[in-house]
Amino acid sequence: MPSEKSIFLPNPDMARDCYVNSLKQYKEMYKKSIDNPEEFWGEISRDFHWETPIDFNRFFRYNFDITKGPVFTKWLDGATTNISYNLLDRNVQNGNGNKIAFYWEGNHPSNQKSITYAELLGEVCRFANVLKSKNVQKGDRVAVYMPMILEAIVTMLACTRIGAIHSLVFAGFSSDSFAERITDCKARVLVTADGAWRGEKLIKLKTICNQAMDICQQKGHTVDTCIVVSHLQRSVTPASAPKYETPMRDCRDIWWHDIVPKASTKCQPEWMDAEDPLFMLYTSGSTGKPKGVLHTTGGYLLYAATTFKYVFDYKPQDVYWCTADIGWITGHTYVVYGPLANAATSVIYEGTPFYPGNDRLWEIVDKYKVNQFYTAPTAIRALMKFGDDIVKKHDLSSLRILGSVGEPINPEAWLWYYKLIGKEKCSIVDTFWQTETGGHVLTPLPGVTPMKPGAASFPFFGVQPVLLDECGKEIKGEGEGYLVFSRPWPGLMRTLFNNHDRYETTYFSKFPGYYCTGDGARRDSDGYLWVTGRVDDMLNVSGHLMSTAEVESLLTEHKSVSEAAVVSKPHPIKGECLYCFITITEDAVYNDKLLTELKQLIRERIGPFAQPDVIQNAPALPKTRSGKIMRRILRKIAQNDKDIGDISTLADGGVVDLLFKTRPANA
Ligand code: 6R9
Repeated sequence: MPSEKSIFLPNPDMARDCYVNSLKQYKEMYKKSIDNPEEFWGEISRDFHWETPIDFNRFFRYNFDITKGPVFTKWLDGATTNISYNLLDRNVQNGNGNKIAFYWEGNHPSNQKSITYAELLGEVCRFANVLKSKNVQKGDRVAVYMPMILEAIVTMLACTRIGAIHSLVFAGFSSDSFAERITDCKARVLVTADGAWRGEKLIKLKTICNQAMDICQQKGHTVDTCIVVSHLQRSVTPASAPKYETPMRDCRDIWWHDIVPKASTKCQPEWMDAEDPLFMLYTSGSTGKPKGVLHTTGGYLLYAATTFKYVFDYKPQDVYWCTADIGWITGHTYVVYGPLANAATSVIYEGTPFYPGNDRLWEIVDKYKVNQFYTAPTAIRALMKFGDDIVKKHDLSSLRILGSVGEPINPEAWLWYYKLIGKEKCSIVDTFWQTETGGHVLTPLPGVTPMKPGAASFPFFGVQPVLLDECGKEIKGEGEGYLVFSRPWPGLMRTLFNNHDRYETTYFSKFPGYYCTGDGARRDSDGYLWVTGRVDDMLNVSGHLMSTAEVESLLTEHKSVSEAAVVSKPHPIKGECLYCFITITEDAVYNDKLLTELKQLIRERIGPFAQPDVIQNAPALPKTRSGKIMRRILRKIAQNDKDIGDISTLADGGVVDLLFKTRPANA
């Protein structure tokens, strides 16, 4: 297996044609981005349209030091623009009107279509006019719960056209989770589809939305308009398809096809201040309550555009494909905003990697001659197990750059990706970033950075990473510590929706003067950064971030559970999985029925992706004398690792032995 010493040099043929083609050039550009951000980002901003020009006297201001007043970041304050105008009108004016913006590939291989930049502009304007007719105004939130279809992108851009804030929720979240998010942001309008097929499974989106809207109503918040795309009737369905009558309600629910085609394809863009909100997106918080990460207009546009251009080295003839769902930040920045800002042609795919066969992704790469392919380690690990032959059936020679995102990539998966998918000629970009960072912050550059499997390597332009020890002292040179950033780049989130206090405490209070990622990282002797994983109580299951507190509080809602502790355990495909310890009430029995109920509870309340792998009966939990659960020890028990270190602070040492002895058979 490759180690920290293994270095894979970029393919020299490729490097010649890259925008950045030497480490020397990267270093010069990086230095300029740090020493003179006005000049660096100012030059980039000239590619875009600003209705009110940028004022270079107030290009960029910030405070990261909570002890010196409120934390804030502002870029290009006072300049005005519109994102949809820059992504669509500008590209149409530049001669890209007939260029394909998206190839859409449906769940079934015979479902496909494409849309040009000019067509997309028309559709976006149409839907923007519909939203206006429903009284959606600048600053209003629009909730979106959609499958991977073109209308999802049209909805996002239509919101930006009129200055509304879209709030997408991944359509794998349960109705409870969705309702919590709708109520938090007080969205009055919801956009969804009747349903969607994922492989041979029907996802009844509208039914879930109805349940969510009912829950909102009970909490005192009303969604008054729900616009529904009729997607199932145009989808090729499996022979065994069950019948599904879309539950629609008079007055509130409207079919997309009943209103959108009638609307005008012209809509004046709303000119937005660079610091006006663009969108919000919820991410898990370590207390269990999701955080509404808010991004603004000008800085996000520049950052999405620039990271996309350089990290994927996107050239005008390329076909790019990011497999992320639009319900996650990767789907926002690298399915929608970054590619469109560069007039790119992208593939979007509705289905799963396993339908109709386990080679579907490779079939799509071959079909569209994809040049840049961007996916998650969990998908790579899941596909590795089907062997090499099914990959070799397809011509993957169009590939030039392979991206990875969502969690650390293990060397086995990296090598498989590099050798079998990339044929040892592609650059792998292991991009580290977060919902909060808006775009890539640590990443190799293709053709340039010598690659180390598993290392996110070096900072992107404008980003200044620092490693701190527990006391907040900077670790210079080799070492491991908290990964923080000492200054903002244009794409950093500005606040948490309606909760600036939580923004300051979550990200800026532990180390005043720094944005704290919540991840740990190590710097090796060559200066490469390796992200080692979360240092807070968060888990990353198949790239889905969730908090242990969230799952624990659900488990204890069950009448038979008196106490619960959840830790992560390494998993060969998911990266991490949930390992739960439960203490049951005196009259309860620990049996299969209870386990099924608990798993079902979590699936229903959070989503299927959160289902625990192991639930262990724990008559007691290891606690400190002050009563704090010692998760460090529980993690060791989950991994059956007897090397538990110092347990002198433990109130009762006996429980540890007991828990080791009673690990369930499936653990
Ligand atoms: C983009 C995205 C963010 C968390 C982040 C970290 C983990 C993401 C990674 C990575 C190691 C990478 N993470 N990319 N860890 N190497 N290349 O995934 O956003 O859903 O907010 O998750 O994911 O732990 O803090 P988000």
